[in-house]
Amino acid sequence: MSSTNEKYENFKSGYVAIVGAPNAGKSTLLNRMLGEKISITSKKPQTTRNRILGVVHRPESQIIFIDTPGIFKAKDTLNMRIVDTALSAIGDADIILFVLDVANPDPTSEYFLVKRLQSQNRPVLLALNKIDLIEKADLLATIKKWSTDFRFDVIVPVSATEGTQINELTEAMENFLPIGPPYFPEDALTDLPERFIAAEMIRESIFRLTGEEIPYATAVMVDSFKEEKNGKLVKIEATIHLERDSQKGIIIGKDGSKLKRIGTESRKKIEQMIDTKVFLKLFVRVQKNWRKDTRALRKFGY
Ligand SMILES: Nc1nc2c(ncn2[C@@H]2O[C@H](COP(=O)(O)OP(=O)(O)OP(=O)(O)O)[C@@H](O)[C@H]2O)c(=O)[nH]1
Ligand SMILES: [Mg+2]
Repeated sequence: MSSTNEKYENFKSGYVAIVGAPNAGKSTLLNRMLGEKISITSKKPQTTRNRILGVVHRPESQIIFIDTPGIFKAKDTLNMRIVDTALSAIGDADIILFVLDVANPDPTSEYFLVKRLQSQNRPVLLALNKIDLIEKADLLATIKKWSTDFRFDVIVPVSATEGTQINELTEAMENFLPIGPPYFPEDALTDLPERFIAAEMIRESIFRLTGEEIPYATAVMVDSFKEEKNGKLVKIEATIHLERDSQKGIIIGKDGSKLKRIGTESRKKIEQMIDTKVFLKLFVRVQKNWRKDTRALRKFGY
């Protein structure tokens, strides 16, 4: 007789917290390991604000990744909360994956994080990311430096954008996973609701299409998410919340051109994610100084 327990006798499963300085490429790496885009990315730091869970299914294991916001010395209320989110993910994980940008080191944030990791007795793996941007000799020097600076269990040089050494990294993590049955069903990619990811896709378009303080002053809420025509169409209404009236004009643009572009790009990304035609309607609203307002922060999910 074969029982579920027998089926998973040697199976491994566990949680991996992906941590690092802002802009190290954590979310890009998560998407690459998943083979799907669930976590938003941009060339600006502090893109990720929440924990983003992604499940990698392998024949002998299930690896549950928690992508986290970049860790740095935060000063305002929003950022302090965001950094706390990342730090708390460390405490809940079986393995910690520290992602480092080898091309643009951020020593202040990196050592702030290393200090936090020093007291951990769980496996800590180091992914040296963006190796496509540096020379081999510099990479060797970086490996040498980090092997003396901290007791990493494994160091794997990778490129998240090029897909270099991703399998090696995944296998290294699999080695450190505890024995146990899967936590998620076979087809699960994430535990995040589609409407949350839709709001994130809109935020990503704003991060990519606007400059200065605008992305940082933005929160996006999906107000309604409705299936129509027997599931052939999804109608989404979302509001872009800004901090000041002056930011409203920037995001709307001349004759509404900027908002239109944000809408089109976001719609395409959401369509790809849910594999359904999407009708997206965007609204813009000012919620004065929401980043300092604890009630507003809670409402926006921070
Ligand atoms: N050249 C190169 N660029 C990369 C690589 N990995 C990520 N990037 C770029 O680095 C930038 C930041 O990537 P993200 O994945 O958003 O970084 P993050 O660590 O999640 O950033 P936060 O969420 O802000 O903490 C993006 O422009 C990525 O395309 C890589 O291996 N090589
Ligand atoms: Mg990120």
